[in-house]
Amino acid sequence: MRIFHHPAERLTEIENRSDVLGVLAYGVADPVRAWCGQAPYLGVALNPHGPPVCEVITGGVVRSGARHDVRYGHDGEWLFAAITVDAAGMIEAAAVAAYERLLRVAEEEGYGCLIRAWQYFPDIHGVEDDLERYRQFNRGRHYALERYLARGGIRPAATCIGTHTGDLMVYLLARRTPGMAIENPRQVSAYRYPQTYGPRPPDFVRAMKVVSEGRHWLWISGTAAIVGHESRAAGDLEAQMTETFANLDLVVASADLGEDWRVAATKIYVRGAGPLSALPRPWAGAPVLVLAGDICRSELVIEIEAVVTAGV
Ligand code: 3EB
Repeated sequence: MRIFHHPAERLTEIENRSDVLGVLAYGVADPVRAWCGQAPYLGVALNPHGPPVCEVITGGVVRSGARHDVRYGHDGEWLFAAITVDAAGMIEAAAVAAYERLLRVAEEEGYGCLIRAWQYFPDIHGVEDDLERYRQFNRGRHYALERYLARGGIRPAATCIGTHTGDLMVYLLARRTPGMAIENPRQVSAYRYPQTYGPRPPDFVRAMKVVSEGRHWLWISGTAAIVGHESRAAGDLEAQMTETFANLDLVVASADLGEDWRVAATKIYVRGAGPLSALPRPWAGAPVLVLAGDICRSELVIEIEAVVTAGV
């Protein structure tokens, strides 16, 4: 598997490839497009700092298809699947529909182990039926994952970010065999957050570790300035970056990757367009995508996700 960033205006260069599992486009004003050649394509309603860009995930020889509103591609090891669901009202129902269909297709194709999920939807702090839409979303996701968890499925690593337009978009990576869940000793596991953050917790783990192509791969969830279960340094970008990198370092340390690990890719979500200070090492240097979006708690202004690899 490889993840790389490609200028959106040169998308035709990858249309003829047979190894593309999925394409995510940022800052592109064509929300209707669904395919890039044979690969599932998703236009995400988040603007990059810089020109429109695509994130391309490649694997081996990919077979793709569409069913139950889900577009997917798989290569024998990884499944990429994506869905968009209208999210104008009732985000809880949209979350249920998205996750149930994604799980159904993943299982039907033989990739029943969720590894990594991303979810984006508009008006994340809006209120529906007296409950914040992010909390509504968590309730729907929880309901849809209940049976998966009951039969021993492991929660995926995840990112959840608010947009200002468009549908609920969920895309994920799944495998035929389970990954290993990694938590952060400095943070309460999200699925054990107290009910002050909503009637049902956000169902994700801090990171998922798998072995692929003879290497360890650590898929780290969107990570923010949260210690225990509480946000730190409300609204302070610099201070939240420091806390966030402390959390990222701890997640990597908890994954037992040895000393010789490197960052394969990062995505940084920032509320507003504020300029970012330089990333600390070893996080600097890897391909990075900076996206403007709403972090799921209103006091949080930055969230960072990453993929880290290491020799076995
Ligand atoms: C947090 O740690 C910050 O709801 O899927 C980060 C990553 C966050 C994923 C999700 C939420 C999610 O609670 C927010």
